[in-house]
Amino acid sequence: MTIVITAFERSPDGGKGLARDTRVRWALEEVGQPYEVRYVSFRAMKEPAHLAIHPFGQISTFEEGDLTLFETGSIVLHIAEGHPGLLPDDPNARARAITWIFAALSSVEPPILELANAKLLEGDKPWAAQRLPLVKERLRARLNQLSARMGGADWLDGEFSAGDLMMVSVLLRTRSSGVLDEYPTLAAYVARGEARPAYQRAFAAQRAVNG
Ligand code: GTB
Repeated sequence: MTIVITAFERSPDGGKGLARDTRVRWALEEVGQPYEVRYVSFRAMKEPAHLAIHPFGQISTFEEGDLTLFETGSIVLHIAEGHPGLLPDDPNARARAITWIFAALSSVEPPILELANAKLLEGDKPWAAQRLPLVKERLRARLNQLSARMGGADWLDGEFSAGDLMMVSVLLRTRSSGVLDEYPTLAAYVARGEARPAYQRAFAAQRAVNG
């Protein structure tokens, strides 16, 4: 059955790979599953046809046969569980890799999004200049912890897993702010993720329509 995902018709990042479809493409590339992409405009995302598959009117989504999913955490986990390559066989190691998916999405991504929102959505507010340092400090606190946990390891817990795929995808969004470069361990970790051939293919595929 053909896998169909959704992506922005025109990504606001102009092809930097920061929109949510890149992590889904990356997971599919890691496990060697072909897929098709349905491109949606901002307007189409809010229309009934798309809302029927994504209640919040966003990308990305995943369709295969009778199954329709939204939320990239669920999509990447579904891909990882259905194909070898992204989760270890050992049950405990597998549970830890899944924990890192959740950690990326619920402990690391929120302060990153907070910073993006503080700049993009609130930058013109009179209190923005006062708030920004606080938001950056909260992000730094979390990245300090992550960096300390990684130490000199290549990946979060042994072999590369879906947990790393999600964590690298989330961290990529900190690069443009300059914050990632404050953490050489994390910057090197992200670079290792980006160097994976599967990431390169995913990046090239999204760039082909947005670049
Ligand atoms: N929790 C959801 C998930 O992980 O699937 C979040 C999905 C989400 O935020 N999707 C965004 C979206 O559809 C696209 S990725 N937004 C449209 C809307 O809500 O109306 C967010 C994004 C957009 C732009 C950039 N950029 O330009 O750098 C980066 C990321």
